[in-house]
Amino acid sequence: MEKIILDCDPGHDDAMAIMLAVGNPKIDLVGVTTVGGNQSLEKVTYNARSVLEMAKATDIPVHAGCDRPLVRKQEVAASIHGETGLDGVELPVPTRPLDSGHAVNWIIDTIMASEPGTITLVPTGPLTNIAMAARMEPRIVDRVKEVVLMGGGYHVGNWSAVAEFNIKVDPEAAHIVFNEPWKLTMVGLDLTHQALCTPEVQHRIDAIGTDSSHFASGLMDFFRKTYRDNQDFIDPPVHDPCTVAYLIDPSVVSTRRCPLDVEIHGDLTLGMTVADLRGPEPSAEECHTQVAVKLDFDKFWDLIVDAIVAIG
Ligand SMILES: [Ca+2]
Repeated sequence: MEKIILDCDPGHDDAMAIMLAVGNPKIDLVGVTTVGGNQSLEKVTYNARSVLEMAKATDIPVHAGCDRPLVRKQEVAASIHGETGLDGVELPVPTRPLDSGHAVNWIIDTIMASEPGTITLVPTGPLTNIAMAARMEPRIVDRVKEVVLMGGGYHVGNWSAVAEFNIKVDPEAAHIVFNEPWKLTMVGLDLTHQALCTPEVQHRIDAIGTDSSHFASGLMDFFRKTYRDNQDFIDPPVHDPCTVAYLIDPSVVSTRRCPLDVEIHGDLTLGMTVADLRGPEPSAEECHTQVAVKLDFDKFWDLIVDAIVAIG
């Protein structure tokens, strides 16, 4: 079992990541933390609770974190995720209150109370909470098993020519997280643009015929439309669950180790994740960061479908 903390900003693809984490037996979802990103903190926190309600996982703690980036003004992604952050579906009303306590405190307390090397951080939104946690309690960096994040890209951007949304909206937080010495895997756009929800895939989800499958399919309908209208995609790339899929089965996502850093000064390149892919691949001792390269499309969607079936 992989014990993970999913730090997210749901978000259509975050919702799919939550469902994959809940529905797969290899993942122990210790808790969900939220960060202002795709929409306001208040909206994404409601959405996280609502998705857990849909996934019949109301025992999983949810803690709200930072409502804005470390330095910059907040910028949300309403053009992709709508006004609620999860437009296109009816959201189940959460049946239990939000857990008290700030997400950053909860992340620190959970890692410090767990055996070293047992908790994996899975950020799928801006990296504000994770950066704050690393600054507030630096001992977590050695205790975390690894960080597997959705964000960035080594050859492609979506919020600028060279920057991806999660990194671009809080580049200083990303800079902190990428420069801590923990093992870090960047599941960036190069990888997630292979995770397309094709009509064939969506038919498989529809055919499950449960409330959660209709929910997932409704999310994909909206995501397809906004990606067509705003990002020139025919089928939407379902970014965030690629992180969870990698942790379930590393053969789903091939990786390459390389030095990684985040641009925080450039006028044109702010938030760019710079990967040094020159030369032979460095050893794990030489390099603590790696990028996700190639997705096994069939295995990935099998995992998603199986998780939705398991949720029922
Ligand atoms: Ca996200």
